This record gives sequence, structure tokens and C-alpha cells, in this order.
Amino acid sequence: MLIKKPDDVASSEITDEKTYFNRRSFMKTAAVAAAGVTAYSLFSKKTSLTFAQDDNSWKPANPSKFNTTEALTPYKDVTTYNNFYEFGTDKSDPAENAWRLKTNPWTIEVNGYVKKPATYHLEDFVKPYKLEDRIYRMRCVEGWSMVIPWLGFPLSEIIKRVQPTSKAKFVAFQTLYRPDEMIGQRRDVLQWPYVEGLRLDEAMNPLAILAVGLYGKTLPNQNGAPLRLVVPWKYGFKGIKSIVQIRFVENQPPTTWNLSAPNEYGFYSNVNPTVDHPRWSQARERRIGEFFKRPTLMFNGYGDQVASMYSGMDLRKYF
Ligand SMILES: Nc1nc2c(c(=O)[nH]1)N[C@H]1C(S)=C(S)[C@@H](COP(=O)(O)O)O[C@H]1N2
Ligand SMILES: [Mo]
Repeated sequence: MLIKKPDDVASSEITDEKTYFNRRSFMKTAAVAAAGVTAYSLFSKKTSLTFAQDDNSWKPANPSKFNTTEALTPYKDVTTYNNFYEFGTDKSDPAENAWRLKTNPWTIEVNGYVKKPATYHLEDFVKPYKLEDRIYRMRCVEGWSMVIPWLGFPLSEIIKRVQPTSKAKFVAFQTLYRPDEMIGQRRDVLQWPYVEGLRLDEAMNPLAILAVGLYGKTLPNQNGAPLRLVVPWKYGFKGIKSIVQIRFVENQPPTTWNLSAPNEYGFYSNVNPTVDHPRWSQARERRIGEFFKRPTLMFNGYGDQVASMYSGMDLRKYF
């Protein structure tokens, strides 16, 4: 990770206390990253990757009304048990390989059916928004779950800013393609770049956020730095990482896991314990850190906020 000297921090990055890319949070992040690197060098790879992060005492600085009160998954698990195939297919690969990703400078292209298409520097893209700590249940299609305190802002804020036209019905997202750094992209395990999509009303739902951090700090690369999608009522794979393009389109866009195995992964991918994956049940899940499985909740427990978007839809057909 590139750690800038204070003098190198551009004035455009210095904003008010409530916004994110300010000098102080940047410096805190740099300190944590440095501590992680130091600890990392003490231990052998794949065994104990430790961070200067006190899991039990952490409290959200800007809590959201949507937060679950369930126990947080420890920082170490959130940042070492990952799916990010751009860095390899093992759970431990992203933590081991994602340091290669250069996240600064970073640009995000917004295009398609919008009144204000633009290419933004990350700092300009996120600067207007107040960040919240969003403590969400996350459920992977593989049958495990975590409770993660994301730091982010509603995706709807970006959508309002760029002003979709009446033709825009879906939002399509794309991850960076850079095989020099994303070494998993040198193999054809998936079609690169990774792509995902949401219907426009799903994207406008207040639960859908763009995350720039977790546990109050910038996102570790393995979790999708510098900017990733989080949609807590859907399986984890909808939460596309390291986003470089957001496109407003008329028709349902292709999605990576649907391209890879169309009978196993649909476009909607709502967490639904009554629709089994063709190769395993989705009725239960193992919360990382717990021994016994627990029942999976419809829409991952977010039905009150999202079920109305799917009324009248056959969720077995539109899985
Ligand atoms: N670009 C990209 N985004 C991705 C993935 C991926 O392989 N590549 N994996 C997805 C899957 S399957 C899951 S479960 C979540 C995992 O996010 P986490 O590692 O931050 O918990 O990221 C999703 N986003
Ligand atoms: Mo997943």
C-alpha cells in the first residue's frame, strides 16, 4: 500500500469532519495498515494474520438506523476469509495477494442513460457524502454468513446526483481488469472483468450502499478497495468489489455468476431459504465463528425493507 506523507495529501482530499477522505482518517488508516504489515511480517503466511484492531471494543462512530445488534464478526475473519476471485479462488488468497492492487489513483466512470455522465476521481466521487457505519448481516451463497460493520453511503445518493433518464431501468457495475495486479485474472476461472447489476428500484433502496471502509477504516484491498457494492438482502456475490464503472442501462445486464453457471445463479439472487441451490440446501447457514448452523432468513432478515419490491414476482422463477 502506498502511504503518502502528510505533505503529499492534496487539499482536495481535505474536507469537513463528517466526510471521509480527510487527512485525519487517512492518517489513522495509514497507521492501521502499517501495523498490519508489521504483524504480517511476524507470522508465516496463511496462519496468523493479525491487525491492530480491538474487535470487542469497537463502536460505530456514525451508526445507522438499519444496524443489526447481532455480534460483529471479528475484523480478522472479515479480512482473511474472502471471496475475490481476481486474487485466487481460495478463501485465504485475497488476503495474501490483494496487496498488489494499486487503489490510488482510482477513477470511476458513470455512463449510459444519465443526464450527467462523468469520470470521477474517487475522492471527488465520494466527497459529498456523509459516511455511516452500516452493520449488516451478510450471507454468502456457499452457506456461511458474517456480521460486518461497513462504512459507506447510500447508492441512491450517487444515482440522484447523475440523474438517470427515463430509459434507465437497471444499473450495471464493473470491476477493474488489471491482470498484472489481479493475478487471479490470468486464469479463466470466470469471465473478466467481473460484472453485476441491480434493477433501478433495488439500487435506490436505502439498504443498498457503496462501501469505502469497514470497522471505521478504509477497505482492505481483499474486501474490495477502494469502493464496493453492499446489498445485504442478496447473496454476497452481488456485492461487486473494486468498482471502476457504473452504467445505467435499459435491459437486464449480464452478471458474472449467471454467465458462469446460469442454472445455479440468477440475476436477482435474493437470499431465499426456500429456493435451494441445485447442489445444496439454502435453508441454513453457518455464522463464521459459530459451531452450530442457524436458519437462513428470507431476504436475509431484511424483508420489511425490501419484500415489497418483489410483490407479484415468482421468486422461484426469478431466483
Ligand atoms: N469483483 C469481485 N467481487 C466480488 C467477488 C469476486 O470474486 N470478485 N466475490 C463475491 C462473493 S461470492 C462474496 S461472498 C463477496 C465477499 O465479500 P467479502 O470478502 O468482503 O466478505 O464478494 C463478492 N464480490
Ligand atoms: Mo459468495
